[in-house]
Amino acid sequence: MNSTSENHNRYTGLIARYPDRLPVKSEAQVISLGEGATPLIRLQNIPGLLESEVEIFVKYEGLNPTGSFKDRGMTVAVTAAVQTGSQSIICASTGNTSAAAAAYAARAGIVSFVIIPEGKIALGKLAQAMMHGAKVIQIEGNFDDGMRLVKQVSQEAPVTLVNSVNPNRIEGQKTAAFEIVEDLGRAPDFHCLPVGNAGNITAYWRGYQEYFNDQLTETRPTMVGYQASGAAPFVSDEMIDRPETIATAIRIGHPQSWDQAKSAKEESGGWFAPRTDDQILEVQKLLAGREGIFCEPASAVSLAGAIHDIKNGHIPSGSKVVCTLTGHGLKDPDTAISQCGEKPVTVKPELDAIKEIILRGME
Ligand code: AN7
Repeated sequence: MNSTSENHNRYTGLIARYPDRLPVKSEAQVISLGEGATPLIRLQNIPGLLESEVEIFVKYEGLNPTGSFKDRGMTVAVTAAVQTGSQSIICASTGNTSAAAAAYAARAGIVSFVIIPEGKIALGKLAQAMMHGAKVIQIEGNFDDGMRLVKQVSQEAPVTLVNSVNPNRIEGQKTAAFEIVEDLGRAPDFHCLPVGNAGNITAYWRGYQEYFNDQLTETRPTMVGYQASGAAPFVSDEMIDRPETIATAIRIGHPQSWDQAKSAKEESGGWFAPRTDDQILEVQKLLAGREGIFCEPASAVSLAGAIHDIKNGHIPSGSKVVCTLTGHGLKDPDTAISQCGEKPVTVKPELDAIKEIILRGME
């Protein structure tokens, strides 16, 4: 091989790690930011609160290069776009897809267009899309309106659609399931995750199926999808027109991977269930405060749901449970700060003032 830096670029990231399992050429130009290989962290403090002998692991996807799981699908989708000569990509997004699309397009030197619902995406995600040089188009509508538009425009204009209706996205995202099996040495008993457009639950189920086709004696997990109660079409089993939730990432009423997600649920013996915004925020804070792990509100719905289903016995004692934390907490600083009752104190820059606070704080 040639120079060290070339090797480094070529052999980092998902496409380098799983060349035989992904539909792009790993020996041609690969657009990667070193995504994947995120930690699977065993919770140490929360399980003790649940009166159940469960083991809970979180797959911390917030540690991907742009801070969400979307990077897994985007490395494959953008690599495929570039390898087939595309000069631009487009997506509709509740925020994370736009951040990932913008970053990978910047890396590839192509143009990205992102359509977002005005006023309804978290601050960090908007900052990312803007910094990476995406053409940001806000619409006076929601994600589902944006999705309808990008599907139409990509038929008529020379842009590659990189939402999860692009099969390369699902292919990239399935690698998270491979990593979990490699880390645990087996599949978990239950895999819990947030469901919006339902691309990710589709991708994980495919990943587990593919992995175990090679090793038929192993079992696959039960797939459990949680939604915010104001945006829960899978729970009501019908699409909804006005989804609402503080977890803006999953403020989606017309999921694109409807049939695939329902198959994942049925084939694995799983279920869909809702959690309210208050319950989501409470668990986001519990995870940050008790385990030192900061995820965004949409991600916390997976653990909020799992905790509920552990307490009510749907997830039995003795189970190994994995919850995917899809995005980093820093994506949405506004929601985080607004739910912290105790604001920082301000004092004079004097020793006594600090000492007094420390002594009070130890009581
Ligand atoms: C943090 O960015 O749909 O069920 O446009 O950002 O695969 O849609 C984001 C979705 C969960 C839901 N958690 O995943 C977008 C977008 C976070 C997310 C989901 C999203 P899917």
